[in-house]
Formats: sequence, C-alpha cells, structure tokens
Amino acid sequence: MESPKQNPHDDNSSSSSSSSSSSLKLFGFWASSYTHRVQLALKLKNLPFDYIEEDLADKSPALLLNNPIYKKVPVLLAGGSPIPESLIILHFLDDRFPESTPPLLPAAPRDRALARFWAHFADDRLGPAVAAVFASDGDAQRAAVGRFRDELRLVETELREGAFAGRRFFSGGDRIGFLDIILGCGSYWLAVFEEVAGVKLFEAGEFPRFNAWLRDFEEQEEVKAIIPPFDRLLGYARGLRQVLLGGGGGGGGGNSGEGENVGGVLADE
Ligand SMILES: N[C@@H](CCC(=O)N[C@@H](CS)C(=O)NCC(=O)O)C(=O)O
Repeated sequence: MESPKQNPHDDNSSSSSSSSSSSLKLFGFWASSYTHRVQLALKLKNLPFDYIEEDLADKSPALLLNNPIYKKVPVLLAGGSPIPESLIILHFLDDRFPESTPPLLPAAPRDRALARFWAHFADDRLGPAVAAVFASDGDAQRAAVGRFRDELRLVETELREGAFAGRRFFSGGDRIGFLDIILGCGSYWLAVFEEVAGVKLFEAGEFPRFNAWLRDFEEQEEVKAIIPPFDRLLGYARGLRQVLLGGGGGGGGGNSGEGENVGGVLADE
C-alpha cells in the first residue's frame, strides 16, 4: 500500500505533494510516538498517504504554516486541510473514512467514552510520569519511578477488574484499536528508557496484565511495520538523555531536536 518513500523507518524520506495520487499527507518525525500513532492508524485503516519527515530543530515552512499554533508533528493534510494533534487526527480518520475498516474507536458510547478517558490519562499522567524518570537521576529518579508505577498501577487495576477486564486488547476485539494505539505508541519506549536511564520501570510480575498486553501489541504485524528498530530508538534516547541531564552531546538518532523532545516522545509538554 505504501510506496518505499513512505517507509517510516527511513528518516530521510520525503515526498512532494505532486508525486502521489493520495490526498493524505503526514508531517512526522521518525522517533515521535505521536507520529507513530497516526502512521499505525493509517496502516490499520489501510489508507495510503505521503510521509514528510520533519527536522524538529529546523522546522519546515510547510509545518509551521499547517500547525501555526503548536508547531508540532504530527500534522495530517487531508485534501489540503491541516489537522494537527494525534488524538484529533485519529478521531478524524474514523469520521472521514467510516467505510475503511476497522473503526479505531468502539461503537458503544460508553466504550468510546472509556477509550477517550484512558487516552487522556495516557497523555496527561502516564507520559509525563515516564518523562520525569527519563529526565532525572539519583533520588529524584527513584521518586519519579515510584510515581510512574503508581500511575501504571491504575491501568493494571483497570485491566484486572475494570471495564477492560478479560480483554485481549483495549479495543475489545482481536485487533488493536484507538486506545491500544494511544497507549502502545509510547509504551515501547519503556524498554528503551530502562536501558538508557539504568532503571527498572516495571516488573512483569507486578503488572502482569499490562505486560501481556504490551507484548501482544508489539507482536502485531502493523506495529512491527511502524515502530523503528530498538537499537535506533536506543541511540536516539541516549543522545536525548545526555542533553536532558545537561551533558550536552549530540543525538543518536539522526535528526535533531532532542532537548525539546522528551515531552515529544512520551509526554506532551
Ligand atoms: N499533543 C501532541 C503532541 C505532539 C508532540 O509533542 N510532537 C513533538 C514530537 S514527538 C514535536 O513536534 N515537538 C516539537 C516541538 O515541541 O517544538 C499530539 O498528540 O500530537
């Protein structure tokens, strides 16, 4: 479905608007979990798109024009109209392409509300909690790990005895959906951050349901096609942590913008 230049693992990929019959164009950044959300949603919905890689340290005029308020990726251009913000883009895709199966959000209003609530929780609480671990060391880091586990425990409890109990995926089916995408694109960073920051963020024994869900999510073909290789994320995260801890140094990932981007990887600033 996607042409080689749309391969999200190719950070040099770019394409001009005239080169494709697709009316969807995505401005993204290769290490951005928010970008991965949109790439994954487009892939699950089987929608072709052009991918435009941004240098976050030197944003293109086109990105600034299309997202003048937040100036961030991802931005989806649909028939020339810009739609920023990953969550809003996912909702848009369901609204605009109802015929492309599967819908990302569940059908029942209560299930839709729940998915939206936990997606908000992911961006509002979980992401910032991980970012705090990654951006600290010593005692501050130990305290941040504790706060992260407290947040993750809320998800585990919900999986054990809440509305998602007994489900393979948050979607309720055997395919990943909206909340799986939101929580999943971010969670694959946990192992990377553990290695780079030298901490254990969570033990499978204490969070068995979350752990099983994450392993299952990571095994999905669509996910494997989108998420960059572990080693590449590792290189990027090493550079990012060095900058965050004031050690300077360059990025390991090929593009720049790391200093501003721990929030971009897992948490909204
Ligand atoms: N809330 C936004 C967050 C997007 C975001 O933080 N993007 C980062 C990259 S992962 C970015 O563009 N950072 C550049 C900047 O902050 O200037 C979303 O969900 O799309």
